[in-house]
Amino acid sequence: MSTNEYFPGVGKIKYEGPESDNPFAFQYYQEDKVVAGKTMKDHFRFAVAYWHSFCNVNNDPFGVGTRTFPWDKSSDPLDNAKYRLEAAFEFFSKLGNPYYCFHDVDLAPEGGSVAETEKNLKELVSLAKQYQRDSGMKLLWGTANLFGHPRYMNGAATNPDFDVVCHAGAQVKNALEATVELDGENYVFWGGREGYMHLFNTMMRRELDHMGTFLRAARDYGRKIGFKGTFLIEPKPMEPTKQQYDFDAATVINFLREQDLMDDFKLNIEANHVTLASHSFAHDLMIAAEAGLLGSIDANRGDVQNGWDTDYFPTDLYDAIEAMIILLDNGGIAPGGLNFDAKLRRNSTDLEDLFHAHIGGMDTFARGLMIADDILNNSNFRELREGRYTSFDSGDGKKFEDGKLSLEDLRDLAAQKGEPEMRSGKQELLENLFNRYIK
Ligand code: XLS
Ligand code: CA
Ligand code: CA
Repeated sequence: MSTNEYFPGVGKIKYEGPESDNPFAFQYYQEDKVVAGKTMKDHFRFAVAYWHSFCNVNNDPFGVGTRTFPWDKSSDPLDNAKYRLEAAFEFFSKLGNPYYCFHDVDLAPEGGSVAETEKNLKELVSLAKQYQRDSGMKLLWGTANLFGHPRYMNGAATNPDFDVVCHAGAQVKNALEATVELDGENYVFWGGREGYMHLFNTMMRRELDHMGTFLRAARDYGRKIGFKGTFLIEPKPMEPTKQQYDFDAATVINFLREQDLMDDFKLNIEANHVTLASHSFAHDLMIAAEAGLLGSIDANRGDVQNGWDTDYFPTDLYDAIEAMIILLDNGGIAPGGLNFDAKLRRNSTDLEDLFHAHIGGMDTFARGLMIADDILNNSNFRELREGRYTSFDSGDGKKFEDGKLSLEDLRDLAAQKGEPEMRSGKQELLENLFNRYIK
């Protein structure tokens, strides 16, 4: 179907192995290589984020964008949306990622009315459907951008003005329909401006309940039109609001429980959002996984020198190894995946930089997977971690775990046992162990 080429000079990215010095080849990601019983393709279910890769010209508060897009060639935004789609599918077919993700307004421009916006989106969705059919590409998740338009300056579902809530409803209805039409496997809610700048002008309880009501309505409509996938909430502590309601995984899980949404919703954990909340990436992955609510991952990273949502491409091998240990223990991430919600640096202005960025992210996770699998199978990592808890495996420790000991029982046992022995946490040993497995 493609008639234009937007990334000339770049062919299909292939696996060439760790010895290769070809910057347009994978050194570690081999889609059909089986690790821990599954192909790499199935482990990661890598997705490209439409917004950062094809819409974001990298403007910042201090200057206009630095990227120029060959697909922005018409004065009509609807035509450009079609060229962008063509460019995106050329990129996907060359990179070899199986999935992509989009916001409604990434795919099609908003019109002057609800009806015109709907018409634009339907037109682009039907084109995307053809591209998907021709290429075998799939949609990991769809979402609605409920933060960019000025009407959302005080939030969307939590806006104090009901008229704005109605517009948010219209957008989510359309984005859900688009997701269903394109067989999207998940649907994401990131609470863009759902939060507040100050409690002086905010009724927090009322706003949170509005968000719950809104999400239940979205869930009901999604199920009514045949959406069988998972609804995901993506925690983020701040930015753009000072205080976002979906602060971190633990906060969101409490909200889901309180709002009776536990059966339909899981979490989309973004690395950079977790570090903004002063946790490690692994922390929120673990919180979500242990609650049975790890739905999907937005793979990127922040910068230790500052506290912004920098959305760098993920190239930190340590983070990837830790994440993959949790994913392996979780039995995988499907029907979620790893979405590169990451952007090129402002001074990465060559079109081909988009390939280097994604190749680097995919290779980092592929390498992280192999190392994680090696550590789990061939080292005494589990023994070191789990061995710390053996005093709960039998006897009184077991009784305590089973809830069979009272505080008086604990007191009597303490008196009888005397001062506990010191037992080392073996932190340095474990750090050395991880380093030894990085080959
Ligand atoms: C922004 C979020 C956003 C969501 C989708 O910080 O990461 O990109 O993933 O709305
Ligand atoms: Ca994200
Ligand atoms: Ca982000």
